[in-house]
Amino acid sequence: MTVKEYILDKISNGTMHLALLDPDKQSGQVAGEMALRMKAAGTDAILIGGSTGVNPQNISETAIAIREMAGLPTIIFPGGPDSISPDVDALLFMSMMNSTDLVNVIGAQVYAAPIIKKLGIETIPMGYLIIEPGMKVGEVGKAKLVKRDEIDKAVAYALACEMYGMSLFYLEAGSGADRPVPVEMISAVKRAISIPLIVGGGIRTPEAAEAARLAGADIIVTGTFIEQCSDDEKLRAVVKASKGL
Ligand code: 1GP
Repeated sequence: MTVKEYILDKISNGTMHLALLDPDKQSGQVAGEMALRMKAAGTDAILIGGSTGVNPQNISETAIAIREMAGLPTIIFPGGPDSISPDVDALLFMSMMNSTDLVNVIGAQVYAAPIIKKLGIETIPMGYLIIEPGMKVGEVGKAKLVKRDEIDKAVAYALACEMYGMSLFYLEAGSGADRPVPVEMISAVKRAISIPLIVGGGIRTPEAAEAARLAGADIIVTGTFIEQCSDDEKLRAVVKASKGL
């Protein structure tokens, strides 16, 4: 089964939860231990990525440890063209649709495509849209942020992404955002498209996760909360609320 098939199968039964681990922030061993805790909490797969300091070595170390220790699927969430490793199960082949820098829209992808092909990594095409506050990824990605009340604009981007034939659409408020993507935007985008909708950025409570799920998120991503939370019960509560369990 491909990772894309795994995702489609999971979301046919409800919302999925993905845990984001930044390979620049801890050793492979620690990432493996975190993934094991996330697996116990009910998470469905691990995204590996970060905006800075990510390279093939730390991705490989992280992915191998996660596979060996937790056995969860690993998916690269690229921060740039160096975010490639043959040791993962798949890679989100994504375009930051509202970047003002063509490198992030298509340039890095053109650079990376022959390397990915040679390594034989499964790619899942995804449109990525940065909503305010956008945080580091909005800054590094030179995004022209979509404002929180620009619902029609977010819908138009989502439709364009679907018409391009992408498999997933990601509404991103930015890692560590003080406010997640507004529920009105999630529900409007969900109504407009039929491809799976990912929502992330600033989700760190069961209430926020539940709100995103009820608004229509097919996949909920949490990163900062996982890095900071040492309480397994709280981890479980956020994952359960994401998945509606
Ligand atoms: C960032 O959407 C993800 O790309 C996760 O954000 O770190 O705020 O959970 P947080």
